[in-house]
Amino acid sequence: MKAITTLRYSLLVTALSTVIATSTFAGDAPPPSRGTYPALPSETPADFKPTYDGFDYETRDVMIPMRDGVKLHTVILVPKGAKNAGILFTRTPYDASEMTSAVESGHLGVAVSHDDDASDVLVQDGYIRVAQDIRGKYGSEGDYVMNRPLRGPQNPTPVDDSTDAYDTIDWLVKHVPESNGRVAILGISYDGFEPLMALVHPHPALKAAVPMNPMVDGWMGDDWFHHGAFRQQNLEYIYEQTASRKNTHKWWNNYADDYQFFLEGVSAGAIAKRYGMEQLGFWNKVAQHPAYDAFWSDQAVDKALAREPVKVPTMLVASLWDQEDIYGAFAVYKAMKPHDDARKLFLVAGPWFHGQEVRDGSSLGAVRFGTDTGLYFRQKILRPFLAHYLKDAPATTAPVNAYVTGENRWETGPAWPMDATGGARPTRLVPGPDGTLALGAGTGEPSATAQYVSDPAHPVPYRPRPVGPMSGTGWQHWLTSDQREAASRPDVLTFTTPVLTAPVRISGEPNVHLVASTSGTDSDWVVKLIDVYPDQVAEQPEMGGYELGIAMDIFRGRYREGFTVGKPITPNVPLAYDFRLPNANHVFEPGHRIMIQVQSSWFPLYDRNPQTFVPNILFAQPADFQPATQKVSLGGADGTYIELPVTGS
Ligand code: PG9
Repeated sequence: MKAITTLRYSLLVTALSTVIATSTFAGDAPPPSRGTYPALPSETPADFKPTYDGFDYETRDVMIPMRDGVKLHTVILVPKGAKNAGILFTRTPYDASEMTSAVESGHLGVAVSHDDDASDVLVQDGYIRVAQDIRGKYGSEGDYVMNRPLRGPQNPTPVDDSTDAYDTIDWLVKHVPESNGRVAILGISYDGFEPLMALVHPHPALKAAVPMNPMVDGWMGDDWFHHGAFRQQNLEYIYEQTASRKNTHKWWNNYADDYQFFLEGVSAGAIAKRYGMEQLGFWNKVAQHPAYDAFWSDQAVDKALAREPVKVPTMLVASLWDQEDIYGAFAVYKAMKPHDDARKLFLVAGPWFHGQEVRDGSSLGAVRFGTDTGLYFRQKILRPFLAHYLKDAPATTAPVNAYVTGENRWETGPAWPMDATGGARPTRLVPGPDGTLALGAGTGEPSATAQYVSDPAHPVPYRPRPVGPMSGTGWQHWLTSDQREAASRPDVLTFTTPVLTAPVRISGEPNVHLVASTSGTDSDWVVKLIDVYPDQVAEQPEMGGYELGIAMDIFRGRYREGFTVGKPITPNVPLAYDFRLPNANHVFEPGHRIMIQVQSSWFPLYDRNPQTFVPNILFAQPADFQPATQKVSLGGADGTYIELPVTGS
């Protein structure tokens, strides 16, 4: 049966192939030579010239030569009829063309991408708007280096973002006849790093700088690490930002939940290898410098600016719930303030996520502020600040504008931290047995411990699962997510005060003094300062019992003795870990409670600590990851406490 079938099959195939070979399809005839048939001309002209009729601005697209001959792509938007106009200048690694034509509009204030810019308000003042691709990105020539270090030990070349800003400003004031010779540089995040670079040996035409949510120290508390714990979800950013000049290579992921993706990926280094990231220079530098060595400390912008007098009026803008660069603006303020003899340093601290100051600031996650705090900033703080320096408008900007979260009001003052009534008095929060938390002197309890098992196979999610990527929804407001999720886990310690009968006002950085032992030889410690809402909130029922993070951060235990070298932890010995939590400006209202949570993972944003000491956690192997018993020392003379920057209201 089988043999006959095979014969028939081969005969059929032979017959079919003969038919195909001999038949002629219309498609086989040779094409007629051109000119022997009627034309059907292209409907697209060889070089279309837009009219821009009705536009209220003119776009000039230029390549500006730097001192080393590299040309930087620069888009200049000049309002029609502009005379003696100030220049608003932004340098970006994220595509100047896209930024200045986010919406095809004849109105300048609409055309400039509102998500990166305050043009919705600033356009009223007739400024010339300039956006430039930084060296090595998009339309600019040259070599790209992530947050290019200033000339010096980490950059032996004669150029950096400071010289590129200087050379560009020099060109602008000489080649844009409509300008009044005054330039302000502003931007958010990486675009906020650029104004700080421009402050180093600034051009004389630079009259104001507005670094918003600037990246300042990538290892200490901004994008790449926090106190040594690696922010591994940034692999996506490093991949897309450094694999090509125009970010054409896009990150891919076969998981809907980054928690599962990074858990199965084992370590950041293993995942990077799977994505071919060893081809990327910046990733290799990160992987080679897991500790705070000279590679990182030489690049710390606050350290660089601490050496500079404040020559250019500078308004630092910070977000109190900045999920990306919560450290930078306050660190630069602290570094520059001692040199601000000319009173040119300003600070704004708003109740925002990263960059929310140029968006709707009416709420953040579940937290409502009652008014649009972003619009208030743009209209009442930023606009007058720039007008004073670019247009000689009256000076109206207070040295510090800070939003008081919890009370939902703005306040002004002479310096940060705020201390309106001069009542600053650091006050200890002292955790005790049975989850108690005492405000003020310790409860005098005898020494005790609270313990949990930290298992790297079941790390604590930093936000509810499924955890999206940094580029996804939920990323912007995770710092305000409800911490009850974590509190219900056996590997999260929770300590809570009784219900407050009077407001507790803090302004500045809480200091953690954690005394704890681990059965492992390495460990991460996450400490969270939390505002616990009353069990019922009449005006907003969904806030009943809400546990709102006010200041939260992670510390990689191997750096207990110093950040430059990671050292093994002696197991089962109570040791002190001292580190700062991010700045806050908050009132814990009567009826609320203050809470402290302690845990040993914050995943998958931060890579897991294997809890056994290895040379480089980025390349920890599966067998390195071991559960550990964590014991937090309570009470007594050498117990744990958090020092709160309590101040007058
Ligand atoms: N936070 C982002 C970033 C800044 C600097 C370096 C790398 C990333 C940003 O929003 O630009």
